Amino acid sequence: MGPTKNLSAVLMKKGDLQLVDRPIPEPGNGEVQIKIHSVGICGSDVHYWTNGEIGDFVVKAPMVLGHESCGTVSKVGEGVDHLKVGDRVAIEPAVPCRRCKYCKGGRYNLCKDIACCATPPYDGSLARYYVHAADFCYKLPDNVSEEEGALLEPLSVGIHACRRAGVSLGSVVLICGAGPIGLVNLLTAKSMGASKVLMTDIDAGRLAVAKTLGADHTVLVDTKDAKTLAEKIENLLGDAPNITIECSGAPPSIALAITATSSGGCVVLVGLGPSVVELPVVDAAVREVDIRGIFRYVNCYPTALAMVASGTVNVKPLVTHRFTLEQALQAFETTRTGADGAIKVMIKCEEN
Ligand code: NAD
Ligand code: 572
Ligand code: ZN
Repeated sequence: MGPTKNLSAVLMKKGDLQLVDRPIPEPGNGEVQIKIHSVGICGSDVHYWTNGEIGDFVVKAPMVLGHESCGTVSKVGEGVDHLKVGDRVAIEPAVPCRRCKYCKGGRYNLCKDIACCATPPYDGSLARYYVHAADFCYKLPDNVSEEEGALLEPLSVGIHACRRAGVSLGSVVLICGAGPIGLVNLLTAKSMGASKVLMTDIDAGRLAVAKTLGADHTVLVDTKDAKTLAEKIENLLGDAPNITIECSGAPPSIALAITATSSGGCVVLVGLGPSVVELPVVDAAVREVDIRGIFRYVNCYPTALAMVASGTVNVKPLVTHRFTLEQALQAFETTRTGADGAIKVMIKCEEN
């Protein structure tokens, strides 16, 4: 066992998040040890904390949370030649087997043996030190901050969704749900050339944020009647959206996504809610509205980094709150309640 002094935010069991001093992990072959700087809290971290599970993934043993992370390389394992001690890196949290047909075919996010930070049984990176596969760490240029490095993770979700949706010059895009994931989709869709983006939410505060980040229109969802909402959306956009990116997971919103999308268009399901949902599938079929899903992202980190480094996408305004690692519980509570307009809560993991 290595030396301790690795304060870590550990989910002991459902509802029981503790700060625990753990051993500092040593990097193995092809790995780097990272002194963690910033970790963003994701809705899934909060969900594991409050529910102890997401779908088939059940927390059965203590697990470190956190998968939106960035830090500085503090040790380099054998066989690593593209990183050195002192390099600041963003961490792509899900590491696949690299050998299966999905990995070899370039769709490594679909690998069945993928190991993702803070998805049971794998520990996350909300700690002082963390070890990760070096080829899933991306060196940051000097003009990219550690917070931006951590934000490459949700931004990658937006890039993958917009790629799967086929967003391009002149796309008219509807984004359902204005949480952090809806907002990164907004930033990405705009940077990929969407001419108009309309966002929906049930929360007026989140829609106000969407406006400040560049949404052309917003619609407050105050009825379950999809036809009424679809008409409102079409009137505001001047045309029905040819692309809809659903980022709430709420069943009525998924139904609206199909109803509101123009014939021949595409709906991408990002939000994940109940596993079985009643949807207007015949309407989708006869109007040739394609329905696609996404699972995290694949080959998106380099693009996300290039977009941020070049100033094409500004993710900084997403960060609304900052806490120290010692304040992790407060940080999780802030994300859970959305208190004080919280969008992205960052935890600073370096010792003061
Ligand atoms: P979030 O809960 O912060 O945001 C969801 C937003 O949807 C909230 O602002 C909420 O008010 C809004 N909403 C709820 N009901 C609505 C409705 N009927 N119409 C419109 N908006 C509604 O969550 P997030 O962090 O932004 O993540 C969004 C979703 O994306 C989650 O379901 C998450 O699990 C999922 N996700 C999926 C992937 C993937 O790989 N498929 C990756 C990351 C996140
Ligand atoms: O940033 C990655 C990420 N992925 C999320 C949610 C939040 N953040 N997903 C939703 C939950 N699934 S899952 O398949 N699972 C728990 C592995 O239900 C993964 C993608
Ligand atoms: Zn996440």
